[in-house]
Amino acid sequence: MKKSLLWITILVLSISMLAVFSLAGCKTTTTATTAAAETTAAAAAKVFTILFMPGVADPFYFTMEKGIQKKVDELGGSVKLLVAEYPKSWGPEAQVPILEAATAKGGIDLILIAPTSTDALVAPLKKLYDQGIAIITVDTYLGDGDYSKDSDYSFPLSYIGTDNKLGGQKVAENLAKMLNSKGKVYLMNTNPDTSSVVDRGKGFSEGIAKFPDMTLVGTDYCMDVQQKAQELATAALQKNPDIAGIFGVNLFSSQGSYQAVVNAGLTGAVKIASWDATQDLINALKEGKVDMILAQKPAEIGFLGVEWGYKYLKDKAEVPKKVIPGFEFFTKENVDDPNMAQFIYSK
Ligand code: T6T
Repeated sequence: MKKSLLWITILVLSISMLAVFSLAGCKTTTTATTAAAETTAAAAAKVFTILFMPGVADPFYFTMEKGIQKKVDELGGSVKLLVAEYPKSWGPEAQVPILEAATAKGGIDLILIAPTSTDALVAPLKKLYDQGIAIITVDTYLGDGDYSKDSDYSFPLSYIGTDNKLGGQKVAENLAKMLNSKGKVYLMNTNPDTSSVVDRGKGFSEGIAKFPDMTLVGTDYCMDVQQKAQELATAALQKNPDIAGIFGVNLFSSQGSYQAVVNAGLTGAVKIASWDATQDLINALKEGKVDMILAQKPAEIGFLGVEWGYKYLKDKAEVPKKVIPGFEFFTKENVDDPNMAQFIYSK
């Protein structure tokens, strides 16, 4: 009797211990499941902060901001967008203090920036990168733009922008066609340490060099100031009165160049190849003061910047080191085509 009582006691104890262990196991599992669910929910609910740091106040970057905003809206609350003050002039002296002020408070996950110098922006951006901020350069790049090889400037996730060298080559080909492959041409550049315009200039001079009867008679740098471009182009036309074509590498250099030609009474006699589809340049094309315009796709560049940046922040997606949207040419033949209107920059 005593023995059977002992067995019953052992059995009861075993059952209760089993129940305790399985409950405990359940609880652990429940805690783990809850934690995982909470982490997933937190990741899903995390709002990433992206800062847009434009190069300068101009219609190209205003249009890029629209593309950025479009993708941010599509992401419906998953991204908070901060837009830094637009620098009033081109260059690191104007851009770096704004970048520093915009990042001082912290809380930024990713920066979309058009570095205004291949060298001078490396250190300020590296400092931010070392604080854990991801960087994508849009429109312009650091160093030689090859972020796939190890270097002191290869820390950005990607360069998203136009193939400027290719664009410069195409401008040269189109200008050569207009000039029957002969004559003197002149290049109005902005400055020698910005990747976008340097590549346009390189592409153009290489393109012109393919035509034995064409000569590039000079290159000037207007520092992205329209008035300066106008003065320099005026002086170049006085020095070389037989210049047959001018390439302005961006909107201020093109706008200044065509004004110089208009003021010299040479409209139509000197062909103007321009870059950047501002409303001013489109109007000038319609009036015969400009002969072609290469339109970049700033809205698409901005849109892709947010798209890739978000994929990286959310899923650690591998971002291509270069993302290159195309470009379009406006000429007097297609300038009124309604399908082309989408490529005109916003104010
Ligand atoms: O041409 C654009 C841009 O691509 C370049 O890097 C700087 O100039 C513009 O913003 C036009 O003013």
